[in-house]
Amino acid sequence: MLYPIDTLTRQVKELNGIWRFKLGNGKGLAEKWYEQELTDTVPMPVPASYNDIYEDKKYYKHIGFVWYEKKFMIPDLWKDKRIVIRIGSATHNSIVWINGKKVIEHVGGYTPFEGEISDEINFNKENRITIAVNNILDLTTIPIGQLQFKSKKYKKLKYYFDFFNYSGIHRPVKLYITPKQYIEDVEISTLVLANSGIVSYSIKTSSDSNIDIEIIDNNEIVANASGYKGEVTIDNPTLWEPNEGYLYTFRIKLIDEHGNIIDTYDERFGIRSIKVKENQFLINNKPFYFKGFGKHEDNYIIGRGYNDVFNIKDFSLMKWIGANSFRTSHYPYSEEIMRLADEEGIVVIDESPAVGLNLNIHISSDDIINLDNGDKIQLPNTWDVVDCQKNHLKVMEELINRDKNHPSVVMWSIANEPASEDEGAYEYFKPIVELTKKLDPYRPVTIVEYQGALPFNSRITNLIDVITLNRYYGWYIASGDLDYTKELLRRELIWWWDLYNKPIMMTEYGTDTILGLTSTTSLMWTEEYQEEFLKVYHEIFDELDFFIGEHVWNFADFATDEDITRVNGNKKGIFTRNRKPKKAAYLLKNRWNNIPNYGYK
Ligand code: BDP
Repeated sequence: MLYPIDTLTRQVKELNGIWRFKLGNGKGLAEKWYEQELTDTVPMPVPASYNDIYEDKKYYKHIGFVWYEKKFMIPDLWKDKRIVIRIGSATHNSIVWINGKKVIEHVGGYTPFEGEISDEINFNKENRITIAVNNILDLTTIPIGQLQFKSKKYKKLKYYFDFFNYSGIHRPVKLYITPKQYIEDVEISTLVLANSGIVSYSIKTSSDSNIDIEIIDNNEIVANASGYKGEVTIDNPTLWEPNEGYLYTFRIKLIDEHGNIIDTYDERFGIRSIKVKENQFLINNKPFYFKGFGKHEDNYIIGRGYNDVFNIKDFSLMKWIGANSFRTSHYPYSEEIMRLADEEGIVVIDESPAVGLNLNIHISSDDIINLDNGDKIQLPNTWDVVDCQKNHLKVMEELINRDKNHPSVVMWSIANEPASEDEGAYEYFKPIVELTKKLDPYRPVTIVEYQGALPFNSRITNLIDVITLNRYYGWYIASGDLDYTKELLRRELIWWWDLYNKPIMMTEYGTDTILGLTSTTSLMWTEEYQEEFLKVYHEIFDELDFFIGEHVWNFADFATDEDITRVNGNKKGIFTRNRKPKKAAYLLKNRWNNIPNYGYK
């Protein structure tokens, strides 16, 4: 899927800004609210989550549809063009109408969707776009959730993940035009040899014509070719490297029989290679060590809404602290962040929104006790209950389709913390891993393991290339006991290696820490404890040559649902939610600035 950009033949118009907004009452679809202008609306910024914008808890806690509407004009210049509406993401499920006519329906809260609307547009008067977004998750969606009717009046959206279910139009809404005959997609992969880079490409168009391509480096054409598929060699290329995101431009020209350009598109790409070999993760044939974080798209007021200011600030902080990578925990991040990572040379583990496919965690007492008669409810096997494999396959396809050309993406994370020890896990994941490998034979895959999945009981390790673990010894287990933590961690890591002989990295380890809570003896929740905890983990990591990287949980404090284990959100950030460093930030800065990207292990 091509990201919308301006070229000689294309133009983009953003529909961001203030939209008219209204909470649904369960009747909007039946009453066809999209047919007329919405009434009784409030102003709502797009992109942004709607939850924290107004003071009334009914916005914060809303379950179900919300309605957005905006008017726009289209210039005559756009006549005879293919006009497309594109939404970067809306969480979770959306329906889009133009002038009352349905043009798109999309399931999934973190990937873009688009539709051609050339025939619905008025050129001589205003147009109206209506978007209804529903935040209800069920057992078929990714992530899963359940709408529970706890009593006649009280309903609750139960979800199995530890971040607030921010909802709304989270990423830019754009209109763009292409010619009627257009370039649909391009797939670029690269290989690094001793003194050259091989660039393989394959192009899709709406109908056959001639294709010319140019590879441009710093305004100079360094290679060209023609045809829909091919391979081009670049001698002595400047490689895309961690922290040095060197990019080339891949220019595609769709040409008619007279040699005139019908459509043209520029894709930025980097020349680099990736390989997992024995106990190492190789980038450009050199052993790479991951230093960084699991993150969230999360901030005050804007929620999960896309914002350039916050993204560039976060990248600046990552550089300051010496990080070279992050994981898009627990859903695909905006395309704009991925493009920035390409430019800045930040390495990304790209995660799907399959978080919490695990009924064994995020259980509260009212989930396991039947409130009517006090009986304990037996926890079912996750794979007997969920019905989301179809949507999981679909979202992997959408994600790879969207992110396949990003040099920053070095690995796909197919899920976070599934019930991989439950019977059925292997059968559930096998087709998803196979599809991922078929769509992208070049990148390794992983499935991030939770604390309950151990070397002897996980059923999915044979499917993946890198073992990625989230571990909380010293926090949820062996709470406050860092000596015992050391023992448990060392034993477990060695055990994984001995059984599987695959490189291992820590995708989460961390402690909830309140800025300013300090103590001379390092006690849980204090800044000192966060430091001591990290030191213990690092001591073990440094002992093991098969250990290829450390992602602290979390980059910054973030919003979660209200809960007795969360003090106004998850406080495992190394930075606070408004990006102030806790003491441990300096510990990491010191450590990471002394660990090279390559050759540490
Ligand atoms: C892990 C989850 C992550 C949570 C973290 C925690 O992957 O989303 O936020 O634990 O408890 O299980 O802080």
